[in-house]
Amino acid sequence: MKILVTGGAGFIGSNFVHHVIRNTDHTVTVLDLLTYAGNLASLAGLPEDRFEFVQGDIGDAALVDGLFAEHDAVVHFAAESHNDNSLSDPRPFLDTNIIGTFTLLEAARKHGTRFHHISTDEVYGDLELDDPERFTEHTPYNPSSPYSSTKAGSDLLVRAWVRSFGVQATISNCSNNYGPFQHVEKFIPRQITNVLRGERPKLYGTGENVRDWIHADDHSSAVLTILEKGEIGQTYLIGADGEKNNKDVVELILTRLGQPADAYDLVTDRPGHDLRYAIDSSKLRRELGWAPAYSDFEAGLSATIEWYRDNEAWWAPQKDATEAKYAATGQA
Ligand code: NAD
Ligand code: TDX
Repeated sequence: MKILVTGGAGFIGSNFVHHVIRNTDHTVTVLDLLTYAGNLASLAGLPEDRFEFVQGDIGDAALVDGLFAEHDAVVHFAAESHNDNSLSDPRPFLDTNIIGTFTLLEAARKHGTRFHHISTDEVYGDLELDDPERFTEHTPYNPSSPYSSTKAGSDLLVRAWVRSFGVQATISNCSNNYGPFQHVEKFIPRQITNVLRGERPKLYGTGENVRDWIHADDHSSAVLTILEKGEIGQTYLIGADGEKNNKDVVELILTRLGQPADAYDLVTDRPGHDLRYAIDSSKLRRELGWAPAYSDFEAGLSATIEWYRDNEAWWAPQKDATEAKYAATGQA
C-alpha cells in the first residue's frame, strides 16, 4: 500500500511512520505543515525508496486532491493537539481540526480513498475518580475544551461522510500517549526536561487528575491493525489499562532521575481541567485481536526518560519558548 500520513512530523505520527517502515512493506508519504509542533528531525534516517515528505496544509484543497489521487490509504494525525494552547488561542484548532478534516474528507469522497481518522478519548469528557465505568464506543460525546470540542466535531464529520457519502472511513479514539519525539509542552516531556535542566516539575492543581497512559508504539500497532482489518464505518477505542494520577507520574520521574519524590511545585490549575480518563479497549482486542506490547508503564517511562536524556539536541531548541508561554499563564 501507498499510505499518506497527515501530521507525520508530530509526536504520534512520526512514531507511526517508523512503526510502518519497520514492520510492513508499505510506502509512506508524510503531509505536514511543520507548525511549532512538527519536527523533521523526528523522521531522520527513513529509507528514501519508501518514504517521502511533503510540506503543506491539510486545508489546502488542491494539494490534498493531488496527494489523494496518488495514495491507497490516508491516516489522519494532523491536528492542533494541546489543550493549554486551545485555551489561549482557539482559532487554529477550528482551522486545522475542523476545516482541515473536512478538506481531507472531501478528497476521500472524490477519490474513494480508504481513510483512517485519529482521535482522542477527550471527546467523551471526564469521569469521577471512583466511577467503575470506563469510556466505550457507546459513551455519549461531552467534550470540555476548545481542543476536545474540535476533535469531537471532526469525528462527527467523519461519521456523516461515511453515512451520507459512503466514504470508506474508520475512527479510533486513543488515551494519553507517551514515548520518544513528544513535544516538551506536554506533561511527561515537560517534567522530564525540567528535571534534566535542574528545574522543578510543575503539577496543575493538586495532581489528582488521572490519565490512562499508552506507549506511542502501541497506539501505532493498533492504528495499523484497524487500517488493515477494521470494519468500515466503525469506531475503535485504543487503550492499554494505564491509569495513573499526575502526582504519581511526577514522583516516578523525580525518583528515576535521582531527586526527592516531593521536589515539585503545585501551579495554577488548567481551566476546565478534565478529572479522569479511562478507556475500555475490549472491542479492538476482541474483534481485531490487538494487544499492547508495553504492559509495564514504569519500564516504558524509564525508557522514555533515557530517550530525553540522550536526545537533548532534539528538544532543547523548543524548551525556552515553551516555558515562556507557561510563564504567561501562571503555569510555570
Ligand atoms: P502533535 O502536536 O505532536 O503533532 C501534530 C502534527 O500535525 C505536527 O507535526 C504539525 O506540524 C502537524 N499539523 C498541524 N496543523 C497542520 C495542518 N494544518 N496541516 C498539516 N499538518 C499540520 O500531535 P500528537 O500528539 O502527535 O497528536 C496526533 C494526533 O493524535 C492528533 O489528531 C491528536 O488529536 C491525536 N491524539 C493524541 C493523543 C496524545 O496523547 N498526544 C492521544 C489521543 C489522540
Ligand atoms: O505542566 C503540566 N502539568 C500538569 O499537571 C502539564 C503540561 C500538564 N499537566 C496535567 C494536565 C493533565 O491532567 O497533566 C495531564 C496531561 O496533560 P497534557 O500532556 O497536556 O495532556 P492532556 O491534556 O491529557 O491531553 C493529551 O491526551 C489526549 C494530549 O495532549 C491530547 O492531544 C490527547 O488528545
